Amino acid sequence: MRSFADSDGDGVGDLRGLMAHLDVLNDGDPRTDDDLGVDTLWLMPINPSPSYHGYDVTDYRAVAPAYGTLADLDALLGAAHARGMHVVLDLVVNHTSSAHPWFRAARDPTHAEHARYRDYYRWRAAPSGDKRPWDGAPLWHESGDGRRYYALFWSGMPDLNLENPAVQQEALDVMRFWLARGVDGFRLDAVRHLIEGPDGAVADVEGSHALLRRLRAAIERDHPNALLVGEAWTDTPGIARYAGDGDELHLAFSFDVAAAVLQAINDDQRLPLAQALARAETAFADRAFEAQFLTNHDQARVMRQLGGDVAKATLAAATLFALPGTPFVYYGEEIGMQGGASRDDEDKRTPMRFARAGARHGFTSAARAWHDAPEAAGVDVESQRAAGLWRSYQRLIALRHAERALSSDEAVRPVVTGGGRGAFALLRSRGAERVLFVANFHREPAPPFSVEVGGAPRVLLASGAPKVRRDGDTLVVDGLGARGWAFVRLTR
Ligand SMILES: [Ca+2]
Ligand SMILES: [Ca+2]
Ligand SMILES: [Ca+2]
Repeated sequence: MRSFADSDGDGVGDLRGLMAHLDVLNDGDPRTDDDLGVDTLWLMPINPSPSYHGYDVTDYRAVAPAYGTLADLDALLGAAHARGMHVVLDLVVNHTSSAHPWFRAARDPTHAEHARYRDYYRWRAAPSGDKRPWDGAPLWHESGDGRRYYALFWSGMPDLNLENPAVQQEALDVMRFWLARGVDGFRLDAVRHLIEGPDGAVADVEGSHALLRRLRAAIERDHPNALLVGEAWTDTPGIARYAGDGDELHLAFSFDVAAAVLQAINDDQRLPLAQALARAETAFADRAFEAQFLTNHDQARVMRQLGGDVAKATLAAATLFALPGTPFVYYGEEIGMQGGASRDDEDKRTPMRFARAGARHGFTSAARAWHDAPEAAGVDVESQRAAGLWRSYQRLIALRHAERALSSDEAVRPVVTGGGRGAFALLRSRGAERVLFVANFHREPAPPFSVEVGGAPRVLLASGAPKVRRDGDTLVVDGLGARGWAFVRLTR
């Protein structure tokens, strides 16, 4: 939201700016192809917050003034829905800002509403030596009157006491508030940490799973199509538990698979990806529960991790759209933005670039954006719409829409013989419809290889001009270049 498009010249992205640029995401006309074909927008937090990133909310039922008003959101929802797009909001209910009125009341024993809000948070009288497992930071923070409160991420983000039924009800009411306005679902932040264990466990406590089941069931009664996608940043078996048997999150971000795609490309071999997919095959009850992505707002951008190599980035994108589950694209990835070079989060979240010309490339009319970093020439939508990475993303999304096999939950890895260590194959199917994805993760062209799958092949989309022919019960793939890939439709 902050970095997509600025409508009023203050250097900060906003809802009106996003609305003015919907055409480049999805123009609502399936006959045109100068739009990306995006189905759903995930907006990072739009609630009022003292921070630029918004993950510390002070009012769950309002829009941050810098981003606009509730009326602007209503207008965006109307415009998105008119194009057949959905809108998902970031929902941060593990914690609030320490400036949230609930916490102000809970913290101050003289506050008129202290008794009502005290148990919205977690308090203790005695000091605690409990430390955050991954870096040893303190978990309990001085409130100023001898009491301590629990805050996992930092003292400015006190955790809500989600074991308190009143707080659970607040979370549900907030979700219903936005769903009633027409929002289509939520990206739930930090789901591993919602509820803490009696033994001091800070993550993956059974109570968090129970809460997700309760929220899902309550939401589905009135909004059966609402989406819950969640961030559980851990290993694949741990992630998969948050989708459960289809009764917790609809989609869980598949962090391990995302990292494996990039590692396979950077290591010139399929092995890391094959291993990550094997783990996902075992862990997920249904592959449809996976939310696939390459990198997100907390990670160095995919193009930075791939060293600015467009062939690598195109292979990463092709692999993303070959995977089962639902693919997510982080804005700017489709034009090869690298973001800034530092490890600061702001450098992962620099402004979108639409136009070839202008100091701020169409993001804002202001001389300065809220934050920015240099990019290579041609890293903008205008430059890449004809033949660049943006065009590859557009074609891959169109293919994903056209081939029903690619949006099924079926994905098997047929045996590959020859082709070197970079040769890879993934078969997607829906009933009799089958699409084979083949790729070469190596920096050198792949020697010819065979894939143990039958059928008459037709190449739908590829880099270069590989030849795929039938040889009895196998397919022979010839001419797959360095970082080459192809989607092949198979018929009996
Ligand atoms: Ca603005
Ligand atoms: Ca279109
Ligand atoms: Ca928590």
